[in-house]
Amino acid sequence: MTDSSRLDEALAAAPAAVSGAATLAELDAVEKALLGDTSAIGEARRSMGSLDPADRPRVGAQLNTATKEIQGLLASRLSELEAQDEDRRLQDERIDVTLESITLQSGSLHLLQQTMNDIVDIFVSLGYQVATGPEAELAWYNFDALNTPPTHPSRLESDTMYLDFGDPADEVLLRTHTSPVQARWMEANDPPVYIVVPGKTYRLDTVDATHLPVFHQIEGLAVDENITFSDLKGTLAHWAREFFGPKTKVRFRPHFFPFTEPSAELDVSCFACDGGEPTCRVCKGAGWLEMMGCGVVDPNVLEAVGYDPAEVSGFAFGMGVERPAMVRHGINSIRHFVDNDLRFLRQF
Ligand code: 2NM
Repeated sequence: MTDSSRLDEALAAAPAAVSGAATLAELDAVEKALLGDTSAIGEARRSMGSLDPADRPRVGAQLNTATKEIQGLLASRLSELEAQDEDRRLQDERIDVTLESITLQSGSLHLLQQTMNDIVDIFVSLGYQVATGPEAELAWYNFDALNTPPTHPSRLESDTMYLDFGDPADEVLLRTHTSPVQARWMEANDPPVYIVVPGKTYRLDTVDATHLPVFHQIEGLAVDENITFSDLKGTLAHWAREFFGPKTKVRFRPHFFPFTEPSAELDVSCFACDGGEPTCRVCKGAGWLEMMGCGVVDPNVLEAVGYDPAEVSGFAFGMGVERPAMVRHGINSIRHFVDNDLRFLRQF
């Protein structure tokens, strides 16, 4: 049964109900109450089927008019509420663009890390790979594999920090150089080898202006067919000119290392005075700066890692990182690197 007075009533109440909805959720509820299945209109729609066919067009038209009218009311309230919502959000999320912003200070790499990167990059551009390894190391890789006999003074407790004593085979220590990484690399990889090994190294040194018990090294190793001392000279001279400038000269002084034969120390001409200033503050008038040790890898080392010295040969070198960083930047004490004083660190 269609009760047109119920419809009229619903229609009459609709404007107040719609404008009374204060939120989008309330408007949803009002829409359900006015047009939903249980509303007067909903019920009327459902009972259309049971009407006398002659009444249907008239009642149908009434229903459509009422529905359209209510839908119109809902739509205009909807856009009012949406506009209100928008206004409130604009208000709530307002930003005062005149407020001073918080500037986040960006950090930078430690000077020693920058120096290591600079040195390593020169070798990487020659095709070398970067290798790393453990800082707590077996005495075998730190000494024995590198042709360093059990009686060598560097193995004394006064020079090397031991973590675990035992037979030479299972002694554990803090590596005194990064060379054990080269030994491990050769053991695990066939030649050719072209690697550089940057990292922390440990020696029982008393702290002074030029010594720390923890310092950094970069070592390098090339093993291939027919590698000679000439390859070493050309490679390291190239490194020196890239690092200190194209006018840099190099000289090699004979030296001794257990793992290389022949061995040498490499000096570079002073980048500050070019070797010509008796009062130079960088080289103290010497004209040269000691940079690294180097040499042709001893056949005993190649054999210890399973290479055949009759088939391949190699050269190796090792340098500290702290000293080149200090001479390059005029730093007078190695302690600045570990004091964590931002006034120092921020300069680089
Ligand atoms: C140096 C000086 C000379 C060196 C030797 C090796 C290896 F693994 F091939 F035996 N690595 N590093 C070496 C040679 C290191 O440092 C002053």
